[in-house]
Amino acid sequence: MKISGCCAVVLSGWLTASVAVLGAQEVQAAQKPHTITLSVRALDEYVGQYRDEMEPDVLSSVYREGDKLYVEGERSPRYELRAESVDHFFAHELRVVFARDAAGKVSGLTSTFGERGEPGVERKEGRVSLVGTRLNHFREYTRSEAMIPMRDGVKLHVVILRPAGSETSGETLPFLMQRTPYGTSWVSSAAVNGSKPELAASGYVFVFGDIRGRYESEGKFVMNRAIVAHATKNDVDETTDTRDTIDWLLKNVPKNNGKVGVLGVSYPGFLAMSAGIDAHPAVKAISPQAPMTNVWMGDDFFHNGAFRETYGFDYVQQLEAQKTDARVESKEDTFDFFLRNVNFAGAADAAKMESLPTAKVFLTQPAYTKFWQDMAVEKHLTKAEVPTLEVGGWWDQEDMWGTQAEYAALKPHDLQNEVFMVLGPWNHGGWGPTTRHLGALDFGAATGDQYRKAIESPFFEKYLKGRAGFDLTGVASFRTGVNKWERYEAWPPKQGFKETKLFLTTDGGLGRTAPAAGGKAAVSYSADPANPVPYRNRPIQSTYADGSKWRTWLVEDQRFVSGRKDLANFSSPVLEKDVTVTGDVVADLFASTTGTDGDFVVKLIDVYPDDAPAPMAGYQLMIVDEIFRGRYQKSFETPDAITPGKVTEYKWSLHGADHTFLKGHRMMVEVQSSWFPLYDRNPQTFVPNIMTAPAGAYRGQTVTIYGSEKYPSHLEFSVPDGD
Ligand code: PG9
Repeated sequence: MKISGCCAVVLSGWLTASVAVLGAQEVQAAQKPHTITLSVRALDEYVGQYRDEMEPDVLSSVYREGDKLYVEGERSPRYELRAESVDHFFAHELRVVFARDAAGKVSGLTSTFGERGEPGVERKEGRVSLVGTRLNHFREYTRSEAMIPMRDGVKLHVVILRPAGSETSGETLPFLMQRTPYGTSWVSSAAVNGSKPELAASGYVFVFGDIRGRYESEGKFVMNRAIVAHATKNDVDETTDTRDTIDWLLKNVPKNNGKVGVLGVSYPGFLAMSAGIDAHPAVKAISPQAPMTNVWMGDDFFHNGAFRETYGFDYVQQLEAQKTDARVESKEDTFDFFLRNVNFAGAADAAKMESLPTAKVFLTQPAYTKFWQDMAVEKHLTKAEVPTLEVGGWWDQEDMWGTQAEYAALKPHDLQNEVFMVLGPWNHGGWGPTTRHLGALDFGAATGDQYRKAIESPFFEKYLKGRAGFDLTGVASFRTGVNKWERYEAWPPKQGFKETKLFLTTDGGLGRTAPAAGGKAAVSYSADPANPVPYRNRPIQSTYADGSKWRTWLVEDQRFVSGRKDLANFSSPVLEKDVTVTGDVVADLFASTTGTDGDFVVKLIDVYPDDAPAPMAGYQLMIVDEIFRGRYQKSFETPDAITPGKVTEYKWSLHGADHTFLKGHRMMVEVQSSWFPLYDRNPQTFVPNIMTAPAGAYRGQTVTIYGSEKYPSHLEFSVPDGD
């Protein structure tokens, strides 16, 4: 399903992009260029099946019906191609120029999106070659809307799509629902056919609902509304709104089969999980995908206490400034903006956003207070109530925590063996597009399509329609580096793996054996908050601004910072054989600082050889990474000053990985003390509240990382037995 707002993605493939970026109104508004009429014989010259060179697993067809030429993709509805001149066509925002070989035969095409530069339309070019004949999967859906009363009288808005003609046919259909804070105006036949072609072709009643207080729904919006005890009629939360919606749908939508599936990515992923908590008996399957689960520990707003300043700043304005999404776009490099405003209080003041509810909490409750604890979803996962498919990406820039945390919470209660997880080579929601590529990486196949066809569609087909074909019994994981799917009994896998440690040695090396007695014991660097380490290449645009590299920053080549003097890096020799790291990677760091507070960022990096084919020659690819805010070393609830000069152990998860460092590559661990401006700067002197830290509190300090027998800094992870 199309994800809009914060996490809008443009589907890969030359044709699918038009489905993803255009809402129905925009399509109608587009000006119609001048057209010419070509003869049927002339049109037939273009007929054939086309393959996108960038996404070779994705096919599209051009075919003729009567005197009309159509284009139709594996993930898109058909569009009429209208001729502007010989070989030059358009369909919505898509412009197509056919190419001919020396003999004059059509041999391929070049497509361009957004040539007229309408807002929100991404310009995209693709060269496509002619390979075969026509595809046809498209199923027409009819659209209706309803306002559904909740138990407290508030009415919530839904859009319902059902296969055309299904009201009168003998078929009864299950519901597939997505609830969202990002609006539903884009919902159409084209959108469901483009994003979920197999499910759309099979036939579902798709339901898209605006949550309380957003877009066309009534009531008050509460960001990540905490799940409450349901003591009185008016105790509402997302679980009760989901139940009330389902009750109404079952009674009011004809020809339903009484079964409901719920899915969604990110905020809608949180809402999908909510459907599985105290679930309505009709809920037969849920798929929380990159679900927001604990926004303080590791999802959107904080990671281990470090505040995600740019994200919090942008997202809270987007959702809380008005009922519909508000776009945040800074003209200035956000690195300069946040540095100039010193702390979050300064930035919030500059944006006049202090009174927005979540901004207020950022400013006054930066620690893990009851407010954040109540919002966390894990503690509600004390039963595996319905078959659950968790989905997440290795390079999720937003909700890296939720997928694995929900799986870990549910799995011990999984008596029927119906809690599944898929982890793939994706950014936030990256399994929605075809995704053969992410940034500079090429996974060798359309991994998003593989997931959708082999796992997601069969999952819903099994639990909502009783069909065969779903064969996942535990976890599917895409092993990067070697680019192949693996299946495990559970996550992290135990059978066939053993735990190991990778020690940081103080000659800047890495080794599997613990440091021996004696030897040099420490590496130091000075970290200056006046010159913080950028988290991605500058200029750093607002999160979802045009041209923002936010969606791929986790796979950016780290050479842009690795040479800096204000960090420490540790590197293995060139590997003589492959090293596979599978499961949770934990950093166990022994460090001291001359300050009374400080941040620690640890990144595990795959260093490609200099002779790797472009663009990967010498590339430094982060495999896992995470930040820890030093003041929370003893307690997340009550921060405490660090004792200057005292060697302290900091231990935190860098998240899961399934990656093979190939022979000829090197492993590198990088430690740094800022990741700005995604994370606010730590002043490095203890203040009660970093959100309002005075400029004078920000001081340069010397940070020392130890690698001795007594203080053996290391990473912990699992490798296959025998490695
Ligand atoms: N990452 C977004 C979000 C979810 C929940 C809370 C805050 C932000 C999202 O993509 O929906």
